[in-house]
Amino acid sequence: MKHPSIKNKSEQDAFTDLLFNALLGFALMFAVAFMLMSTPEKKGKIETKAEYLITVRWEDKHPDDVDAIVEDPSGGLVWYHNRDSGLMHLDRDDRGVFADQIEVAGVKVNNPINQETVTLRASQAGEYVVNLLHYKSNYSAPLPVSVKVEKLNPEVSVIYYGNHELNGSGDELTAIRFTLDAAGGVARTSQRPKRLLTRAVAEAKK
Ligand SMILES: [Ca+2]
Ligand SMILES: [Ca+2]
Repeated sequence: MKHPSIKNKSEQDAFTDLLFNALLGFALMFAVAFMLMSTPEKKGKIETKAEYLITVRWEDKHPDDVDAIVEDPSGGLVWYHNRDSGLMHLDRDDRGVFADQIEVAGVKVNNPINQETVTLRASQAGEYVVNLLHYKSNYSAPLPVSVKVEKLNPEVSVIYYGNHELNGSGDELTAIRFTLDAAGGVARTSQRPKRLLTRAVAEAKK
């Protein structure tokens, strides 16, 4: 058997070097790709962190549809038509008993709770307005609705809790207005009425 010549040997070394460099390059590309892939996940984790929680509740199993409409200091609105605005998010549009039966792994599960929650992912200084809309009423008697606003960090503290009454389809009322200072503390609250629905509908048509 012929021994490989010096030239062949050096060619082989060059090929090994090329292979090694390619492998190194591939590893580097993988590392960069991995970093790129993991970045949005990290961002997502920050975004899901809630600083304030607004909870609107009415009687369980009640067929009426109530909507929360929340305005932030920059005029952004969240409601069933626009569930995300800036740092605010509406978890779901609760429509009374409608769609309260959900299927989990092929089994129908009833969720009788009538509740809409809006989370604020960070505190933005300025005034927030929390309105209630009686989207669909089924009875002539007023519908009692409770509204709770909580600051979640560093520990849970209640900014506002109150009971309100909605009087039929289309009724809109201001449950609470609260102003956050630059440090995220509550500077003041008010219940001066402010209509949000007309602007929300106009913006939804755009
Ligand atoms: Ca609703
Ligand atoms: Ca419900």
